[in-house]
Amino acid sequence: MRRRSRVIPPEAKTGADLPDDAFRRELRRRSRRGFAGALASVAAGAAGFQWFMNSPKEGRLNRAMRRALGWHERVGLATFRPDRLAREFPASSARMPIVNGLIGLFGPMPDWKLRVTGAAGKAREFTMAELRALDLPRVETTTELECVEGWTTVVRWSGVRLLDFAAKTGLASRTGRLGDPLAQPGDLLSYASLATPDNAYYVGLDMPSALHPQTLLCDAMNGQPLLPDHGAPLRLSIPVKYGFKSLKQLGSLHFTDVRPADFWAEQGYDWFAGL
Ligand SMILES: Nc1nc2c(c(=O)[nH]1)N[C@H]1C(S)=C(S)[C@@H](COP(=O)(O)O)O[C@H]1N2
Ligand SMILES: [Mo]
Repeated sequence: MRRRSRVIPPEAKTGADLPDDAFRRELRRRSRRGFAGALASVAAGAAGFQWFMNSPKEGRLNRAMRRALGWHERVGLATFRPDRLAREFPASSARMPIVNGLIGLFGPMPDWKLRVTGAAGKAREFTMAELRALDLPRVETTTELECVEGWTTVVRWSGVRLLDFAAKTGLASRTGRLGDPLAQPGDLLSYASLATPDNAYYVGLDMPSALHPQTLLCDAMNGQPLLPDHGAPLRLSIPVKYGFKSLKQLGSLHFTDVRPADFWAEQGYDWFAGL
């Protein structure tokens, strides 16, 4: 008599209907197939990863990685809306962030000045008193400072909008026109380049992000004047970007059509660094 267990009707391949030994065999067959499938996908993934890592170098990154970042930046720029705000938090939830990154910081600088250049070789210098004399509206934001290293702190920032500074000085427009620089997009330079007084730390920004309403030149944090390690006397807060773009101890600001260098982008991080 044929053992019933040898007969496995193809339509009944659910373990419940199978006699014990046939069930075990079927199970082994399936797990072998599953293992082979898993191996194949790991191999394909590894091959893809090899291809990705072996593509030719461009700067410190390879071409495939650069293209991925370039794509990310184009999507970021195309979907960027100046009226889309970074999340605001209650002022009471603000905390002091750790001091992170001291590159280009001098400590207290009694003779500090902000050097600014714009289109057509326009150049100006501002002491803190001269900046205050511009009488720009003071703005407060309570937003997240998000470091790529994996921590986030809610900070209460106070200062003036870079947008209002640009409107008042005309330095971000090609013709030097005063007033809202966003009203005439064709007259707007493409980038802002920021650096510490010694140029040791520098940040490049696309103009839409630089002129975002929450992008501030700050002289205070959490209700206290900026401390030297947090960038006194003036720093940037740009909550639409990762924290490394929030340059401390700002010494110079250049509005330009040349895509600016960026300290961490040169180390391989995303230049756009949008959140
Ligand atoms: N001049 C300067 N600005 C800088 C840095 C730096 O090293 N030097 N580090 C950046 C990084 S990586 C972060 S996350 C924030 C941290 O700001 P905090 O020290 O006030 O917390 O500052 C940014 N601005
Ligand atoms: Mo950071």
